[in-house]
Amino acid sequence: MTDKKSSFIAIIGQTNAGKSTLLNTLIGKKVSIISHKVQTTRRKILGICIKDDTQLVFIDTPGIFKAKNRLEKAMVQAAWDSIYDADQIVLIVDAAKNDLSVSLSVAEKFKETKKPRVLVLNKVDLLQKEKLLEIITKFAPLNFDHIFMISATKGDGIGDLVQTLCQNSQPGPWFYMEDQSSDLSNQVQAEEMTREKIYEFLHQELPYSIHVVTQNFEILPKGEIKITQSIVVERDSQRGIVLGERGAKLKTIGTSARKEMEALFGTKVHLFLHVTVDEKWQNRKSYYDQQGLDFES
Ligand SMILES: Nc1nc2c(ncn2[C@@H]2O[C@H](COP(=O)(O)OP(=O)(O)OP(=O)(O)O)[C@@H](O)[C@H]2O)c(=O)[nH]1
Ligand SMILES: [Mg+2]
Repeated sequence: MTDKKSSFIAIIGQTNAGKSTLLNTLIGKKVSIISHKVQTTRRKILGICIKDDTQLVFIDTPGIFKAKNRLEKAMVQAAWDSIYDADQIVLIVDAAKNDLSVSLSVAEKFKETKKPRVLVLNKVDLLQKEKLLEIITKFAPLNFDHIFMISATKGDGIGDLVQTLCQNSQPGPWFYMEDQSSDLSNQVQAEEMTREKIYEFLHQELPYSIHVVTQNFEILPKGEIKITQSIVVERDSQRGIVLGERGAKLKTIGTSARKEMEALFGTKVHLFLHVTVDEKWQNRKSYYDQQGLDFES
C-alpha cells in the first residue's frame, strides 16, 4: 500500500487565456512558452510538481479556437484529447475578455464527465470585482465543482487552487522522478525558446508559418552547450523578413533566445540559427510525430 497520491490535470481553454502562464506559475519555472499572440502552444506539454504527498502532473494544451488548416485542427484535437487523459479538468477563462461564448461552449462539452471540473477565472488583476460576479452567473448552469479567481502572472489565488487539486487527487504511484519538472527534452525546450522569440519579434501572421528544428545539440567539454537550429519558413519572401536588414532581426531573435536558454540550462550556450524554406512543412507527418500531434485530424 502506498500513501502517495497523484493526479493528471488538463489545463484547457480558449487561446490566449493564460494556460501556459498558469502552468509556469504552478511549476515555479518556465516550462511552456508564452506570448501575447494567439495559438502559441502547439502541443501538449507536461509540467510536474510535488505538493507534500501528491504528485500533480499538469497538461498544458493548445488553445481552443476555430481551426482551419491541418496543423490547427491537430492542435485543437490535442486539447480535446487531454480531457480524456486527465483525472481533473481545469478550464481557464480570460475574465478580462468580453466575449465568453467560446469558453462557455468548451465547458458545455465536458459538463457530463464525472471527473472534478474546476473553473479558473484568470487575469483578475485587469478587472473589477463586479465583473467577476457577472461571469460567475453566466457559468452557474454548468455546475463546476470549484471556482477560483486568479492572476497567473502575479500568482494570486494559486495556493488555494493547488490545495483543491491535491484534495481531489487519488491514492496512486508517482509517475515521474521527483526532480523532473517537464516531459520536454532540453533540445525541444531550446526549440520552443527560439519559437517564443519569433512570436515576440516577428509581426502579424509570420510566426504561424514558422517552426524550429534542431540540427545539432552538443555538450562541449567544459559543460557549455552548442546548439544549431533551423528556423523553417514556408516561402522565400519570409526568409528575408526573418533575417531582417543585414541579418539584424535574426540576431535579435538569437540573442534573446540564447539568454533564455542560458538561464534554463545554467550554462553558457552557443546558439547558431539558420533560416531554411520548406513550403510543405505543415503537411509533413514527421513534424506531427515530433510534436505528438495527430497527423490525420
Ligand atoms: N494581466 C494578465 N495577463 C496575463 C495573465 N495570465 C496570462 N496573461 C497574458 O496573457 C497572454 C497569453 O498568455 P499565455 O499563457 O501564452 O496564454 P495561453 O492560454 O497559453 O495561449 P495559447 O498557447 O496561445 O493557447 C500573455 O501575454 C500573458 O502575459 C494574468 O493573470 N494577468
Ligand atoms: Mg499556451
